[in-house]
Amino acid sequence: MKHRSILLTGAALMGLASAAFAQDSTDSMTIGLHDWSSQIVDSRVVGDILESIGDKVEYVTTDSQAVYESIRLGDVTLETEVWEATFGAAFEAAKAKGGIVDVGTMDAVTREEWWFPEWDKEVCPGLPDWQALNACAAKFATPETGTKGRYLGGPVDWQMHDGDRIAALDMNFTLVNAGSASALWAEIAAASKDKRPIVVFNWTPNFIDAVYPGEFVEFPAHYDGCEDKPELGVNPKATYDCGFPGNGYLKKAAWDGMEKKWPKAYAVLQKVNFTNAQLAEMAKMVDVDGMEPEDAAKKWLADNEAVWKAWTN
Ligand code: TMO
Repeated sequence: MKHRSILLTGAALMGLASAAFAQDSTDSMTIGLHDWSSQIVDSRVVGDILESIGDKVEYVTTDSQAVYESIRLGDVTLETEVWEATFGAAFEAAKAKGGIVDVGTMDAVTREEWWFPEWDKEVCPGLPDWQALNACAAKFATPETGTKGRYLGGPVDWQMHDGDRIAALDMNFTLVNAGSASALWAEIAAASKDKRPIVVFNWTPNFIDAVYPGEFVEFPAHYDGCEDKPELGVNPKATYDCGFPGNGYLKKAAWDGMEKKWPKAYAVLQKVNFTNAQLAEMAKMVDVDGMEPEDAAKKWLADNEAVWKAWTN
């Protein structure tokens, strides 16, 4: 064996050494946390996995749109949940500037949209069609919205453009933004007591389906140019005259220096892949069972060892 290694040239030895023994930097990686539960839990899951291979991780709570600029600049190392409907544009814009890479699409298929609980159909049988919803707007009126229906949208930092959509489709609704995701769940829980009609922002994968049956409102289908070509779509004078894309992607993103600085961690991140059921379960542990995200992540890792250990090989 000794003789063999002597036959290797210096250059070949160095090549072998860097391929086999490339080490991750001892600097901490930074993972951005946002304001919905699956993202906070799976970020902790990924962080714990990276610590299990000997890396250092820290967390920073960041704006879910601005994070793509932070990643591009290397201030945040990675993002576990790039949702197509809400964050696809910010991600693509950052990618075009350079500094951020697409680390792959997960199995999870996503949708983010106006949503109603099944009991709404008693007062508005034409649902889930958006024109039927609009014709029923008065049923969703509150003192806050007068004669218009109340639509409870997500927190403003998700930048959903619901106000633009309401205007483009000339809807009899007023947008009210929830202060947090939990305000959305509190609204559904309160309305469920007397089957009060509500329409709120929701998304899948999420825990909600398991607790409150409901459906997404069907708007005019999303099309290329809905956000920037007013002449297209049902309203030739307005952008945002469409619903969010259905069957949206869920991607991972990273600073483009990550692969070089933390090669092992990057190889793990490439393999990280969650399903709809796994993400719904993570959200449920926090939003229904009341667990802290850190504890939910530890439980998920304990319950799914075979899944994540395969990502570290
Ligand atoms: C922004 N979100 C993924 C919760 O829809």
